Amino acid sequence: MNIYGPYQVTLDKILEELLDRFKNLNSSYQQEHHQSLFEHLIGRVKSNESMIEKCQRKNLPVNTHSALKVNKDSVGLRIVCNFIDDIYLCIDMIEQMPDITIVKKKDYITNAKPNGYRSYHLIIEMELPEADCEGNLPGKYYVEIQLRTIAMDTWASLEHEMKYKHNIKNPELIGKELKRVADELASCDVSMQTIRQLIREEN
Ligand code: 0O2
Repeated sequence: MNIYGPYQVTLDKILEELLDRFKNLNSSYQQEHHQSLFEHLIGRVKSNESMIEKCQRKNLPVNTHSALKVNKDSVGLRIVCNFIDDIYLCIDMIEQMPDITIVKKKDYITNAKPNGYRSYHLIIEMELPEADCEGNLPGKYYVEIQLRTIAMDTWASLEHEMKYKHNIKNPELIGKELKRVADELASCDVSMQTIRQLIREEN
């Protein structure tokens, strides 16, 4: 079964539209400020298998309503910035987009998770007002946007990969070490931000 039913095409279209929008935003910002708003951007529609597995894990009925309305990350974007300040600048810009409503914010940068995970998560709602001949269906759609620095992204990718290695012999030590590295990287992010500020003040 495809848990997204007839909405798969629309989810793909929403992802494509948002990726284009953020790439254009970065280009305009680069032209105006001679530096990037973000370093890179990735996006995905959660795979059918992962969404089914997530519904089962959360004891939700495995259906399109759970996939699109209860879970709000069927479409996901990750914006990876060079500096912490740029994350908050991106969030300001998203808040100003007229066709987007932010329905949830989670600031795991100010309040890191106990394991050291840092990132800013937004759940946004976007409305597609009309059906079209390509099979896109009107309605309100949720998208999760994760914003993080390169350092936070490196850590999260490695930690995610290691989580799935089930033969870790000393999980407590590994967890403690991962937390230590996350805190060191967070400290580097603050230092890099300070260096950029110092350079700006020189000019
Ligand atoms: P995937 O495969 O990345 O999509 P939710 O589970 O979304 O209904 P929750 O738990 O409140 O609700 O979501 P939260 O805290 O906003 O986290 C959602 C996503 O953030 C996760 O998605 C991960 O991508 C990422 N994330 C959260 N915590 C961690 C962490 O400790 N380490 C890493 N590496 N990533 C994290 P999914 O659906 O779990 O997975």
